[in-house]
Parts: sequence; C-alpha cells; structure tokens
Amino acid sequence: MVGAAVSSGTDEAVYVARAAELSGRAEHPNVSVVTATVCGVPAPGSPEADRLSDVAVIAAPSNLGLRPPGPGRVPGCAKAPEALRRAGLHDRLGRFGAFDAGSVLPARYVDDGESAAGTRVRNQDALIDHARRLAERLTGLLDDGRVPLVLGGDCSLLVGAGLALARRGGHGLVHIDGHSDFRHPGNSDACMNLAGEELAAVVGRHWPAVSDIDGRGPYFDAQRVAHLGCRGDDEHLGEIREVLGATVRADEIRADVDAAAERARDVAGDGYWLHLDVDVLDPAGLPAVDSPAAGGLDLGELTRLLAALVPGAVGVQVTVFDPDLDPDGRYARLLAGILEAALVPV
Ligand SMILES: [Mn+2]
Repeated sequence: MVGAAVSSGTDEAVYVARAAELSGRAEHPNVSVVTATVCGVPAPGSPEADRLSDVAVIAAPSNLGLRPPGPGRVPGCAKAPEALRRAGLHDRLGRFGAFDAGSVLPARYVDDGESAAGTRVRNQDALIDHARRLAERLTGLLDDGRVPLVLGGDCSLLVGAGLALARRGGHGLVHIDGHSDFRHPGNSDACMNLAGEELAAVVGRHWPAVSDIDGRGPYFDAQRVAHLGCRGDDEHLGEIREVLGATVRADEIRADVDAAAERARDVAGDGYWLHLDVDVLDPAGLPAVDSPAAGGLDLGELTRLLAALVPGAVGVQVTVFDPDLDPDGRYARLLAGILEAALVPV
C-alpha cells in the first residue's frame, strides 16, 4: 500500500467525492492502467501494486466488549462491516485487488455486567473464544502473505489480533484511539468492558484470562507500543506516558501530523499492527461512535496520519463505528472514503 497525499482541512464532501471518484475509476475496464497514468497508482506488477492486491478484508462484528447503550439494548457497532459494505468499500477495494476474507462471528451478546463485576470482563468466555478464532483466521492470512483489514466491531478485537501476532513473535503496535483504553485492575475497581481496557490487556496488565490467553501474553512489548490520539483529560494519560514507548495526544498530532507518525514508526518498528478506533476523530466530523469526545482530529488529519502509517503495517483494524447512529449512511460513506484514501494510492 502506498500512502495518499491528502491536504488537511478538508470536509465530508471531499471524502464522499473521493469515494465516488474511486468508484468511477474502478468501473473502467482497464482500471490499473488508467489509475497508473492518471492517479499515480503504481504499475501492475510493481511491489506497491502487489501489496495493494494483498489486502484481505475481514469482518469481526463483535460488540462483546461494550456496555449496553441502554437497558435491554445491544451496541450497534457489530453492524459496521456490513454498513461499510453497503457504502461500497468492499466493491471498490476489491476492484483494486483486495480479497474478501469473510467474517469471524462472535457468540451472542449478553448483558452480564452485574454478575461479572470485579472478577471478569463482560462476555468473557465469548470474548476469549472469539479472540482465539480471530487469531486463527489472521494467522492463516498472514501466513499467506496477506495484509488483513479487520472491520470491527469494538476495540476488544485487539486481543485476538495481539494473540495472532504474539504467536509470530516481536511485532509492535500503533494504537490510534480517542481514548487510551488503559483501564485495568491495577488502576480501577470498575474493570468490566474490555473495549475500554484492551490496550492495558495486550501489554499484560489485565486479568490473565484476557491478558495471557494460551500463555501468550503480553501480546505486545509495551516499549514497542505507540498510542496516538487521546485527549488531554484522559484518565490514564500519566500512566501510559510512563509505560508505553510513545504517547502522542490528539492536540499534539494536530500540531504536526507527520512528526506524530514518525514517532509512532520509530517506536513500533517494522511490521506493526495498526489499530484505529474512529473515535479519534472529532465528533464534529464523525459523531457515530460509542463514546464521542471533543478535541479530536479532523478528517484530513486522520487521512494524512493513516497514509503515513498504513504502508508500514502488517495489518489494520478499524473499530467502534456505530451504524445505529448513522441512519442515512452518510458516515459509513465518509469512513469508507477515509479508508480508501489511506489504502489506495492517488
Ligand atoms: Mn477505543
């Protein structure tokens, strides 16, 4: 994958137009030649073009790590992969050679928080089972030389990805997220929802049931983890600054996107896993997330950041987009446009 040069300060219309533009180009019978000449896409057979055709899109529609949005209700982010498909993401990436690798389905969501409190995370058995199966699927794709693009689902998917990478040994992590997601039993009595605790879990700070599945934990060496995107009032900012290899707040990214990307690459090394919780965006740009927080990136800043970080990634996961909060599909089209801009060269 080759990074796209995208100017900052753009708005939704630009990304929707970008998606439409890609779609139009992809319908041309000789798309690779056209794009190579017109858009600067690498020629067929070049290493860059080969890498694009290595992308494997995989759905992981799990919301097992989130609290219910209300009594008797179920979080909507499990619908995100199909909402993105409806927005045309699979079709368009497919025409650039990406492969649809199907889905890894979770077991039923249960609101078992009350009985879990203080001893285990919500939906723990289902989460562990899903993490093992996701890890298995990712291992197969990585062994085949594919670059997985995992469409979540909530942030707890990072445990499955971490398990897969731990088996392969020695990968870094770039964690782009509007929150540190670093709650753990050592800093809170309120552990329960793994989607707010996954970063702590993958560096070995959570209960062993989730932090050390099959004795593989910690899945990432904390010194090879870069967190990008939390706000200045993040509850665990002080702790992650001490523990992780790098921490770059959202306002620091906004001040210098390229410097933030470079710092993350320095810490994570080659072949890192790239986690993207779309709540790193400011709610003014994309409000359809579980826990929106003001002070995030704008659309151009995120696209630029992704374009700088996607080429060094062994795989990417996208989490927390909630189609229940996007009744007319506009934010699904917007997110699809951002992902395409990051994945497909212009
Ligand atoms: Mn998150």
